[in-house]
Amino acid sequence: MRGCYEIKFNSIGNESIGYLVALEAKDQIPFEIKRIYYSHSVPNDVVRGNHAHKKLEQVLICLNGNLKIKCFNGKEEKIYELNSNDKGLYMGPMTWREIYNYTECTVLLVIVSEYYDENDYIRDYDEFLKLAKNI
Ligand code: T46
Repeated sequence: MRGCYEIKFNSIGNESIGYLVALEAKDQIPFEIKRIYYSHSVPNDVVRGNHAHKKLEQVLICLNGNLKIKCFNGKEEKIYELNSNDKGLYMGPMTWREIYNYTECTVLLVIVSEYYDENDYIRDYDEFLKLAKNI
């Protein structure tokens, strides 16, 4: 769907020595990286996200466990499952997201194009729908 796509990473190594995944800005990560954060220990019945961003782009990688992400760009909706640490989900601006189905061991790493700025958030769904109409 417009604004979201999966990225497959190259795992270097093999079963006997283990694996390494290397990510570089402007290569596997399609922007300059300004911030990294991760979430963990999210109870299974919690839905995080419930917002969109005006400008920031990010790549989400589930390092351990799994989760689901429902993305909506104002027109199309798609549910992605992140269950492997050699896969990322690119999410562009103006994507409403709901993140859920965390397992006990889920660790979600997020690589971001902007520094943290609460003014970049759209937390009101009706406001998101109005703004998304004009894209
Ligand atoms: C997304 C999902 C996967 C900071 O102080 N710095 C930060 O870099 C971030 C991301 C958050 N915060 C503070 C702001 C809030 O007081 O941490 C609290 C929770 O943040 P937020 O509501 O952004 O958390 P999530 O897990 O609902 O959403 C975040 C991202 O915002 C979102 O874009 O895709 O993680």
